[in-house]
Amino acid sequence: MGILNITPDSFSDGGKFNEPDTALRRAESMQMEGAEIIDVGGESTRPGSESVSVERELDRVIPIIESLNRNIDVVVSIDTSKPAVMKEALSAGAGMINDVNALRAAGAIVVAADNDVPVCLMHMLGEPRTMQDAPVYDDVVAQVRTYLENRAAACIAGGIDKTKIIVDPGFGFGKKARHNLDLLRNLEQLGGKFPVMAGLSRKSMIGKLLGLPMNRRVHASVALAMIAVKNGASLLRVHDVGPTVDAVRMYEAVYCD
Ligand code: 8Y4
Repeated sequence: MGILNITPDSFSDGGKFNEPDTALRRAESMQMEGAEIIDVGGESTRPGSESVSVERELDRVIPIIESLNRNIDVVVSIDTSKPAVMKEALSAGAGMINDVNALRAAGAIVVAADNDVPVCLMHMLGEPRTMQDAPVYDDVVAQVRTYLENRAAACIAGGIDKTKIIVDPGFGFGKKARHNLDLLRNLEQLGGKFPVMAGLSRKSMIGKLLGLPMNRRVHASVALAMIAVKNGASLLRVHDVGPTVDAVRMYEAVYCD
């Protein structure tokens, strides 16, 4: 899954992809590099960020989704927590929902169930504005696993097909570097019967551990992605598609061919 941020303050793309043409070119290049899904997000979920109105988010993402749908043959994922945005995005051609809030908003499960699309349910402790203040866990792996199990059960009870559910530990969302490392090391315990997505790309854990700025985190991101694959991840959410795909292909040569 290649990341296409459409926010003015998006943490790695710096708002460079606001125009539909620029976004389309970026998405095309990620597809050429091997991305099978493009994740379109218009609601910043950076630690400390404020929320965005439905109207603003729709203005940002709908023209992009329509353009991607018309021009390239990839699955478009809508990265949002708002049911109204999910609904409009699916009408505009999105084929998947990626929700850092795990469909907890009122009405979100109904939208996903009615449209019968894959959903990624991510764990987050707290909310984006405050989640990095002082996250504390008794047992981070057990707590994240229980949360994901409960959200998956709620989704199935609400009519979402169990084969459409993907789970994600939410690296960096209310987690210190130590929590992220524990989750990555124990990723195999987190999915249960569901495929696991891992989003580690360029995250602050790398800055913290290696002292690198955002634009120099590619190699460390690929290394973390490989560990995630080795520990059972089925989907990777990344900025640097080409380097990640090369690494995954080498992994497959060793373990899968
Ligand atoms: C620290 C630094 C903490 C950056 C968070 C961030 C994920 C995601 C994002 C993820 C899934 C980001 C939308 C970008 N991360 N969706 N979204 N999994 N499923 N934020 O890990 O890297 S937001």
